[in-house]
Amino acid sequence: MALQIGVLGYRFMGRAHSNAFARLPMFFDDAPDIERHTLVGRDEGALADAADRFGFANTETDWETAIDEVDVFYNLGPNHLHPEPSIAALDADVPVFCEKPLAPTVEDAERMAEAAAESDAIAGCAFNYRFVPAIQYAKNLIDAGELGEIRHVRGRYLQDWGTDPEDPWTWRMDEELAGSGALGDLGAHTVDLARFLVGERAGDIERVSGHLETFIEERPVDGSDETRPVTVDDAYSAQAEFAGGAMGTFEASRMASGHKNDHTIAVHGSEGSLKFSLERLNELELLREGDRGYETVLVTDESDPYVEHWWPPGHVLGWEHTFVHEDYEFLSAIAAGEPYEPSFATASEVQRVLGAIERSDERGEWVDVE
Ligand code: SOE
Repeated sequence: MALQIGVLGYRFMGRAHSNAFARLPMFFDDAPDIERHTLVGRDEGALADAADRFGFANTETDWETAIDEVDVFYNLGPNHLHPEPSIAALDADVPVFCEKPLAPTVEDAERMAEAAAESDAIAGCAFNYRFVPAIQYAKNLIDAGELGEIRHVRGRYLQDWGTDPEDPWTWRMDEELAGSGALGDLGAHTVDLARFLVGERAGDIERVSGHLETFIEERPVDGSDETRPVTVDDAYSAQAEFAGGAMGTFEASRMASGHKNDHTIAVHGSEGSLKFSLERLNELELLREGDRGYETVLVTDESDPYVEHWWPPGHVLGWEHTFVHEDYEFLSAIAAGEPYEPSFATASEVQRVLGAIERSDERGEWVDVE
């Protein structure tokens, strides 16, 4: 029997995952059979149009009804809609895949992780950048000890869509709806990637020092003369200390003119270094002991993670493939009755780091990640 998929949300992430669902049977022979069963949203007209384009058989405006009718629930709505529908699905033992950040607050994230721990169903969080082949290649090198003892992890996620003060207010600028700004939206990715890449060798992030800034404090409301306050950060930076002594430096901004979706992460160890940039996602820059400079490794060989499912070596992949890979892993875990990473427990640990960065900014001092 095909897994019947229900999806809440039909905008950016709804489109990214629907594309992945369509690609899975074409490229991943061993993926479980799925049916795009129900698309959930509020605006019936827009919903019907999206269902048609994304290949969903049904639409539903009430998420509780949808959860009753599906085998898997994808929660791709705005951040404030992550907790209640996800918890309801888990209470009904329906597996949940939820977009990042897991929740607007640490408390909500912990409620979600508790619901997952008590459920018979698995729950995954959508940190899609783990599923870039070059990132998995890098993790394998680090886990195998090729970089030696980890000393530095440096992650930056720069965007510039917030630079024009005349651009309208969105839910991403509201604390109630989003939780935080660049910190939760972009920093969540960086903190998850850093923990994923070096966690095995450097341990967890134990202490942080954070700085948050809001540069534009008010925005026009689209289609009216009103303005609304921006109640989240436009940018953050943080220093972090890992249990094994490694130093983390993290940064994200919506105000970094000239950078559209520039996510980079670098790791330096006692025996080598590596650098990754999302803008060159088929490559990894690698330096090992004795090398005079970085070597650029193309991660497009059949033997590289996920690549055998796609094209011959050298035929590069893109951003959308990360969603295919993560959906493949999540749906395969459901079919096999196995756990999935990143789980809600892992995502709530990321949220604790983000919460600590905010706390540190408020207090003006280093704080422990509780
Ligand atoms: C917007 O800042 C956004 O779409 C994030 O929400 C995503 O997580 C990131 O992948 C791209 O940028």
